[in-house]
Amino acid sequence: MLTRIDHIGIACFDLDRTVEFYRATYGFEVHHTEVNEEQGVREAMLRINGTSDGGASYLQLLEPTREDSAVGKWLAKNGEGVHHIAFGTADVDQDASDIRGKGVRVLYDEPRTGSMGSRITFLHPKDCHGVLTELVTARDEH
Ligand code: CMX
Ligand code: CO
Repeated sequence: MLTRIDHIGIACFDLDRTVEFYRATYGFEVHHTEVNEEQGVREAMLRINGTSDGGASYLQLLEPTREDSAVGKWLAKNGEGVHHIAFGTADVDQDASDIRGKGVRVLYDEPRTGSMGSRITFLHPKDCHGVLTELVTARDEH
């Protein structure tokens, strides 16, 4: 069951400058940074709030590490902006399987590693009315 907005993924050209914008404008601080080479991103997670299911909601700021990555290609075509939305669930395997059964393309056969040791998968944007949609189980949930 999807129980929260885990994060909103925002593509940017310069992670440090974008982090500084969110700090100076809203007061949001960096909770975590990492490089995920499989996804081709350098990222910063800004924690916005805790949620009643024990998870949290974040902004995920994403800078590509290579031009041929998902975020690199998207930035070249669209410029900066909202790249994807991620729903949180205690059981990404079950939710991905259920959603696949409804005819929506799930991009990975098995969930992969996402931010902060989470397990993630994606739904194809063309099957989701134009929204690239991620499903996340946080590390403490699996
Ligand atoms: N949101 C909405 N539509 C998108 C999109 C996005 N983020 N990315 C691509 N599309 C659309 C394109 O506009 C294009 O549409 P048209 O054919 O109408 O022009 C179509 O999808 C195909 O796009 P493409 O540029 O040819 O790109 P690919 O098919 O190679 O890749 C996708 C698209 C979704 C399969 C790829 O981006 C992907 O695998 N995404 C999942 C992984 C990811 O995004 N990782 C980065 C984030 C990591 C994290 O959150 O931790
Ligand atoms: Co994400």
